[in-house]
Amino acid sequence: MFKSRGSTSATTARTNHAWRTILGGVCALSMLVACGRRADRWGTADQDGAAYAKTAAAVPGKDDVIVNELHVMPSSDTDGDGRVDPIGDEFIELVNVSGRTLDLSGVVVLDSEAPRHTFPAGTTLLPGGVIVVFGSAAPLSLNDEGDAVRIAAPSGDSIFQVGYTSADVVVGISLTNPRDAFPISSPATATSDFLRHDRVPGAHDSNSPGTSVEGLPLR
Ligand SMILES: [Ca+2]
Ligand SMILES: [Ca+2]
Ligand SMILES: [Ca+2]
Repeated sequence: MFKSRGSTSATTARTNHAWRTILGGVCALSMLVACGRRADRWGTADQDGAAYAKTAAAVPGKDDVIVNELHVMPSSDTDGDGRVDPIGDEFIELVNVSGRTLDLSGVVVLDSEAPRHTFPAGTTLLPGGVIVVFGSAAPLSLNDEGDAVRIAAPSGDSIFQVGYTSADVVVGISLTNPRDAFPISSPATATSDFLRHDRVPGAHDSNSPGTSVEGLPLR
């Protein structure tokens, strides 16, 4: 399922490019420094930007984009801005499992209370591409006592949703799809569909924004 971080395949390069591009857009709201660090950390040279630009993007349907990892109660500097922030270091990791390039323009990330982030026009995600929304760039405010995260199309139709309870939440440890980037049918629950990050075989850390649990590219 996983390729090495050093892979130079066009697919990987395009995936990383998409992730960097989109994360940059998200982070431009409030955390440019962290974005730069992330780009350096995961960056792979964009070897086929022209092909990327020409790729047609589809409106995502149900379960085309999944929440692959959810960090509700962070205790470390997950966004790389040099500060540990219980709100800013929350994150939601999304993966395109559809096999198509998707247009995320106007796609909304919501919790049970309110919309938390809307992807700007022109945001696309390549097949297998990953995007991480950090709390420092978008006020996720994931409730430690339980909440529901929903990804919705501009029409309001649900793309993906996952709920969790206080029993699922452990300080400093994210909840993750134990089969990284493997499709999940929603509505999902953390209890049934996710696992504590540190309990997934091969996990290298307590969370892994933008990578597999092993810290490798997600395809
Ligand atoms: Ca931080
Ligand atoms: Ca929280
Ligand atoms: Ca991850």
